[in-house]
Amino acid sequence: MSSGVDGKTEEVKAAVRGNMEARASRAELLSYFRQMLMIRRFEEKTAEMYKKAKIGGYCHLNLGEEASIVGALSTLDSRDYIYTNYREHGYALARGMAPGAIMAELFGKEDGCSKGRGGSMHLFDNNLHFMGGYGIVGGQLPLATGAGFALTYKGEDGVVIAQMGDGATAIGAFHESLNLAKLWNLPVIFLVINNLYGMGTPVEKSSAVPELYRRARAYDMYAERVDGNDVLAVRDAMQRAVRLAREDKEPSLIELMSFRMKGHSVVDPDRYRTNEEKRYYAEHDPIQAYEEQLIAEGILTPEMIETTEAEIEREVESAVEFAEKSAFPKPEDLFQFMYATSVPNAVLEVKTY
Ligand SMILES: Cc1ncc(C[n+]2csc(CCOP(=O)(O)OP(=O)(O)O)c2C)c(N)n1
Repeated sequence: MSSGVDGKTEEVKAAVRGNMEARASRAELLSYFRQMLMIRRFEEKTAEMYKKAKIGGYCHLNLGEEASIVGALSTLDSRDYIYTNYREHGYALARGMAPGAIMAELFGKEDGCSKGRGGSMHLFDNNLHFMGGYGIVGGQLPLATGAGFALTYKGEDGVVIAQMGDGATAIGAFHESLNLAKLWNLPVIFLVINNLYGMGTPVEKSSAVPELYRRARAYDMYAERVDGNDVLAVRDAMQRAVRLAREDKEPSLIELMSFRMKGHSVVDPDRYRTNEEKRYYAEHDPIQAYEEQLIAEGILTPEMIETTEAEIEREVESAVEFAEKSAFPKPEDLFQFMYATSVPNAVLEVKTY
């Protein structure tokens, strides 16, 4: 288990956190709180729906990673693009995708953002430049790098986020992507969510260099390691990375130290972590900590929390209702909206010459 990010004492951290309004406007601070809570409640409901067999296939939740997601996406605008791994529901919400369209996708329904063909791992929304979740570990990285190249080629000033987990940094495509991004000065931010495990394998057992941000040095790339449980620290680091990408056309790597509160996927019994470790995560809940800071600085009141909770509960319930009411795709439409065309079986016969 990682003991801390930067070795700062609690007092120093508290002093840095003090006077939050000097770092972000009151409206921004409250909006981060709302977004984080929305992701939390949406994901809790997703787990419940999965257990009721409303959702099939694989399903990976963002519980515990809310501050990383909201802080990172808060720095983007509509010009920018996001590619993620399969643990992406929270990113889709933070990017502004309708909760109903996400839930309907999880249910495999026609009104889902990918018309029910994608499911949990393949959320997508072209209008929002949300280029989606990818199930192949690291598969999104060359695509994101290619998007960075396309932006440069067309002379546009968008920025691309290539989000991944710690496990993806051991994949060959990670190194190829970093190399090309630096070589060609592409506006790509490689965003590593280090939640300390790739499925059940701790980072220390899979990486010779467990401080993953150091991998960027091999490509002479700017890198930072940041406390991913601190939404403002994430935002600050991402602002630096966005400036580098947009203005200087420099790629960067940001490693966010985070954790997941549950197992790898909804069905993972999470036996590889001790109860003590799980208790540590529960006690360091990023939303709880942020809520306490906001209250201490007089920005949030218990009444405001109650109102926000009630609003979010209604939004999540109506997302479920929307998903329930939506129809399943018709079997005859199986090959609709796919790159692959429906190939008659006869054509698949192997021809020998
Ligand atoms: C190329 C490839 N190898 C293996 C897998 C199986 N697999 C799915 S998720 C996963 C762990 C990845 O962990 P990490 O990159 O840290 O992401 P996290 O789940 O923590 O978000 C593995 C090995 C896969 N999907 N793709």
